[in-house]
Amino acid sequence: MFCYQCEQTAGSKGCTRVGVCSKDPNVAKMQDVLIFLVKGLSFYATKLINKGQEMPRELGEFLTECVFATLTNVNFSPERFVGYIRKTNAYKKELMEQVGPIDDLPEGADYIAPETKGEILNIPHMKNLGVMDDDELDMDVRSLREFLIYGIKGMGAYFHHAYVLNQYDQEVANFMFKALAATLDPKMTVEDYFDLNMELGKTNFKCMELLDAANTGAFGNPEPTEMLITHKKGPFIVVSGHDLNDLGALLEQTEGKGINIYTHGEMLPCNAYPGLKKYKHLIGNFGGAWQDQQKEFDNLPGAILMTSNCLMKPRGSYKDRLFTSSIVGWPDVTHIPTVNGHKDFTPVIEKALELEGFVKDEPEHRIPMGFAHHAVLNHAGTIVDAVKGGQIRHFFLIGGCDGARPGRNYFTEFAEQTPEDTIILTLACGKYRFNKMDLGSIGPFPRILDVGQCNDAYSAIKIALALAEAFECDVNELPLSYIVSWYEQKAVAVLLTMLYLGLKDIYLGPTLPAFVTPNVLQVLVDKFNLQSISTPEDDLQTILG
Ligand code: FS2
Ligand code: SF4
Repeated sequence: MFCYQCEQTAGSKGCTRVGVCSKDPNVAKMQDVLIFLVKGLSFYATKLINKGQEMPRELGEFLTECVFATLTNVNFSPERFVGYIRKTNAYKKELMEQVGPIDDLPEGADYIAPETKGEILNIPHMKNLGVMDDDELDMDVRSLREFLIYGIKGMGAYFHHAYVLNQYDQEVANFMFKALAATLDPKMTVEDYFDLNMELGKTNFKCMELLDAANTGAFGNPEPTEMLITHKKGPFIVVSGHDLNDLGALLEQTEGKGINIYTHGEMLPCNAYPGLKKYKHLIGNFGGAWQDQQKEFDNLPGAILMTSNCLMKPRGSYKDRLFTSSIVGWPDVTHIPTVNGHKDFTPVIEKALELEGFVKDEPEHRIPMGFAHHAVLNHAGTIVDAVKGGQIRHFFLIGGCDGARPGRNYFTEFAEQTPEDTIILTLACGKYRFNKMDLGSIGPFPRILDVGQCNDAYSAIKIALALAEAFECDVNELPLSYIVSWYEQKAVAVLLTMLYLGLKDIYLGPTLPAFVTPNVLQVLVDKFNLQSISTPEDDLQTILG
């Protein structure tokens, strides 16, 4: 196996024997085969799209599921991948028939895979199959090709969360087909890939906007909320991942059953949506970021539902009370299927009722959250006045993924050291590094403003663009700096969006991606002044002068 798509990749080079994330070589092989197949599928789809034929939504959704399933910490189930591979073959045969014979067929585009687990695992190496299977490929071309593929995976995740709430966009789907098809084209140059990566950034911005519309359309605009972070007595379900649709359905199905619902990880921002917090049994957030789950779920006396990444190898002490939904999968963990667009969470509910739950209330502790674009921009005038009056000197967007590797204390220390006349905007699971700190407030605002999930980078960008408009300046002239932590491929998509929007001087850490070659990095430094984090002291000194 070879995989270097995430930040914790072995030795900062690549996982070759088993994934640091626990992905084994069999699942890695199936993911490689699936990505290879969907590239070919996309080649035929693009031929038809170019002739003016629209791809059915069902196919766009299927492609999205396939790429999302290969994102870090999502699906580890070989059986589910066999299912995806079979279905891809079937769709591909259909499209091949519609397109008919063609002369300019890239190598592997018409490949149809065998359909049993044993045969799939025995597929020999061939050009374009795995990341490193083409020895002759230019290193920088490979780097930008993989950059693009990881961006597609990240954007696919956002697209999925949007369309399950009925926000589908043909342009986003068309771009995914086009970009995946391009990765089979041997004539693609560094410049071509660079342009496609920027186009991904643009499309992903649209996709995050779509998801914002999906979430706020279904559940209203997040509102500032004092959220409970301690637990209460009684049976409960912990809901992790990113899927608001699943949480909404579970809240509906558990109403009046005497079960408390806690968000976990990236579900934390759900506590601010009026359409979700109207359920009184959504009582708060449990635990910290994803990498703490094995410790926090150990012998947990409640049920756990994982609606998307980040899933870690479950310990025996909670595997029987863990459930997956949507794209997530782990062998022998009960999966709640979607049947005609509906999920029946009865097994999760029964498990929660069968377990004892927490035996007593913890002393209550709440933290402020729910500062998405609508809530913050309601006070745009106050913010502008505070900046002009000198009460707010600078804004820091400290956001992105959390992770297990050392070096991430940087983000905690950075937040701690920010001066009292500065505001921190935060989003995604990286916020757990400092979101329980009380850093005081400036006027009506706590100094830490939790904007939401990783996809709510859209909210943060919207806030930045609105402030630039209010100050009548370029967004890069605002007193705002970006301190971004990355781990998986959604962060890659968000980074490409930030670069597409022309945001400069982004500090990225804890390490730079293994798939970025020195030449590609140099381009990013020259064009965008992308910087690697150093120490909080030095970076603060550079930023604030
Ligand atoms: Fe965090 Fe994991 Fe949100 Fe990432 S819970 S690192 O996939 O998407 O952020
Ligand atoms: Fe390694 Fe990350 Fe790939 Fe898992 S997803 S195999 S940890 S690079």
